Amino acid sequence: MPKTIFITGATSGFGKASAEIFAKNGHNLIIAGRRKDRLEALTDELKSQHNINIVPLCFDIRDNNAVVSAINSLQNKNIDVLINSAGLASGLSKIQDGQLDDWGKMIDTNIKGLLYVSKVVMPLMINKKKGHIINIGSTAGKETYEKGNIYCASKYAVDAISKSMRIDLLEHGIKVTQICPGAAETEFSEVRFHGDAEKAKKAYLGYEPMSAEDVASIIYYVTSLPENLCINDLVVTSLAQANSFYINRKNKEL
Ligand code: NDP
Ligand code: 8X3
Repeated sequence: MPKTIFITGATSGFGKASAEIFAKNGHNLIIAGRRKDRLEALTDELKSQHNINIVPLCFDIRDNNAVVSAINSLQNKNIDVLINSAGLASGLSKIQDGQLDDWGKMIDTNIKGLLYVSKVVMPLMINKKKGHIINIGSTAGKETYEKGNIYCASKYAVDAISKSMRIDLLEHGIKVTQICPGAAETEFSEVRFHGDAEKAKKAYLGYEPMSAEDVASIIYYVTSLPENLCINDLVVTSLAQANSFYINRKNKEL
C-alpha cells in the first residue's frame, strides 16, 4: 500500500537519497528544501521513473510562516511518514572562537526548524491516530567532540525532542524514531566549511565514510517494520567509526 512520505532536506544528502528509495518502492512524496531548481529536477526525474505523486515544497524551515503556509497549501494532508532531515553544521571552531551567525543558523535550522515542521504535521497524524516521525539526529547528539560544541548541542536537542515526542505522542499511536548517523559523505562538510570543498574532502580522507544511500536504506528499513514495532533510537556508522571521536583512518596524522 503506497504511503505519503514528507521529506525535509530533500535537495541533497540523506533527504534526497530517501526520496529516491521511497519513490523506487512506489510511495508518494512531498519533498522540501530551499533550492527550487533541485526540487523541480528531482520531481521530474522521479516522476519519469516511477508512477507516483510528488509535491515539491520550497521553503526555509527557519521561517515559521513559510513552513505553515507551505504545508497548509497541500491538497492532500494525509502524511504517513515525516522525515526531518533538513539540517546543517556551520563552522568548526572552539566555542570561545565561535561565530554568532553560525550558532544562530544551527539552532534555527536543526532545532527550531525541525519543531516548526513537526508542529504542523503532528496534529495531522494525531487526527488519524497514525503516523511515523523520523528525526535525523547524529552521533554528535550522543557525545560532544572538540569544536563540535553548538552543532552537538543542536543534535542533543534533537535527541531530547525525539524522546519527548515519543512520550507525548504515545497515546496517539504515532511512532517516533531518531536515527543518529556518524560521518557520511554528502554536502554536509562543504556547508560546515562555508563552501570550502578542499577542507570538506579532508573530513573523509583515510577511511570509508557512509554514503547518503546507506543512511537512506536505514531510514527506509525503520518504516518497513510491522505496525506494532518501532525502532526508537538507532546509531549507525561506517565500520571505520566507533563514535564521535574514534575514526580508524589509514593516514593517522589526519
Ligand atoms: P546535506 O547538506 O547534503 O543536506 C542538507 C539538506 O538540508 C539540504 O537538502 C538542504 O536544502 C536542507 N536545509 C538546510 N538548511 C535548510 C533550511 N534552512 N530550510 C530548508 N532546508 C534546509 O547534508 P546531509 O544530508 O548530510 O544532512 C542531513 C541531516 O543529517 C542534517 O540534519 C545533518 O545534521 C544530519 N547528519 C549528517 C551527517 C553527515 O555526516 N552527513 C551525520 C549525522 C547527521 P536546501 O539547501 O536546498 O534548503
Ligand atoms: C555529522 C557527523 O561527526 O560531523 O552529524 O558531527 S559529525
